Amino acid sequence: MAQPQQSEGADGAETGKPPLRVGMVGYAFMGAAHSQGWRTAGRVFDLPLSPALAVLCGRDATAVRAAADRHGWADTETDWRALVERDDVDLVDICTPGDSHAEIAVAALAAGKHVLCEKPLANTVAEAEAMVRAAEEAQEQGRLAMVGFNYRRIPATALARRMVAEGRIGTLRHVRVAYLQDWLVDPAFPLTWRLRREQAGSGSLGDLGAHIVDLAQYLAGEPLAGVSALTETFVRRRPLPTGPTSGLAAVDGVGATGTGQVTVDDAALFTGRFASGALASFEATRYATGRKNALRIELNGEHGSLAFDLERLNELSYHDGTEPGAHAGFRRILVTEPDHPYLDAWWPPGHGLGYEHTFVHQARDLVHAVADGRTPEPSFADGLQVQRVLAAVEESAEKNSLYTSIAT
Ligand code: SOE
Repeated sequence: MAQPQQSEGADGAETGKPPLRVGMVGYAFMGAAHSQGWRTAGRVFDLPLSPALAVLCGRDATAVRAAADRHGWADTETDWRALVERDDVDLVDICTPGDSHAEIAVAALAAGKHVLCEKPLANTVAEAEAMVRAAEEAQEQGRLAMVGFNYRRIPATALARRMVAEGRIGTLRHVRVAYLQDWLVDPAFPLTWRLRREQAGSGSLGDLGAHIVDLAQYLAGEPLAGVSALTETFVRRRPLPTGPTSGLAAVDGVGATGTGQVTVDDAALFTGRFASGALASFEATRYATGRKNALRIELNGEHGSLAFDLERLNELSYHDGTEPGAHAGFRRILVTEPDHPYLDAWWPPGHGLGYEHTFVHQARDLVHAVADGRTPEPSFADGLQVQRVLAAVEESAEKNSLYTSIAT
């Protein structure tokens, strides 16, 4: 697709750079986060292309127009099929529930667009495989596809990856990771789409487990070979919502229309073995009372350890096991220095970042990949591999934790 020579940028200001015109489907929590990413990336980073918030798509014309005005999108559509065919859109960003990822992504790639798809890539391995096939064909035409695992883009996790790759902890022995939320503790929380298998694919597993599987494999620099798992649905029936619902904490839209069946897992616990023989444990739950968005990961290697906590996301803990025992110990690296990943473009040392910046970094990285014509990371193939791990977890849990190999 020919790209215009100049861009007016996300806010209409001329940047003098070729634009990357984004069309986004969905505008709830993730849509708002991605909007922020596209809006900000070109203002903070010196990018080769200028992201433009061209078209926002949602089914309700009034609501999508209001969201477009709020988040800075120029135009709107109410049908994603029309969006993917538009000549003034270069990249389609998919922020819908998982049941529509495959259909939209395959159509967008066939229509000659680059694609960013929120995690998990799809609801099933078969859908993810179809998406990878479409991405491979599109790449021959110069169109690229990325899946949105944003926690790779925290400066501290990116630094942890760099340190593992530099050999600073040596041969990996253990990865210990938990992603804990508590928004389902109240049995009166309504039966929203995230609790329905046909829309969400799975529960905590696909929503939170997908993040920690990706993060663990990214930091380890290698894939999992197999898992043993337990899953549970603690509250099996929930009130049916009477109207639209939103958020993770609010109990809204609940009426007296009865209850419905929860068809996904509430929590997933699994152990895993990496290809190298390193061992991992994973916990994903929406029932960790008091934990709002607590993602913790620790890696233990032959020569050292690294630990990260999303609630302290400007910090990385590092233990250098080669130091003399008398003064060795975990020390806190404040990850705000200009030579830390992503931080040369932000604030002076000590002035930290937050959750939303991960989406800015995601947009930045994708723009560079598109400009360079190289496969973005994580690619759709990476998303498929995570999907295979999730499928192995479900298979293992069905067989009472039987060790289940992950297909390659
Ligand atoms: C809900 O559990 C959720 O919004 C996830 O879907 C996101 O991926 C995560 O970043 C925050 O929690």
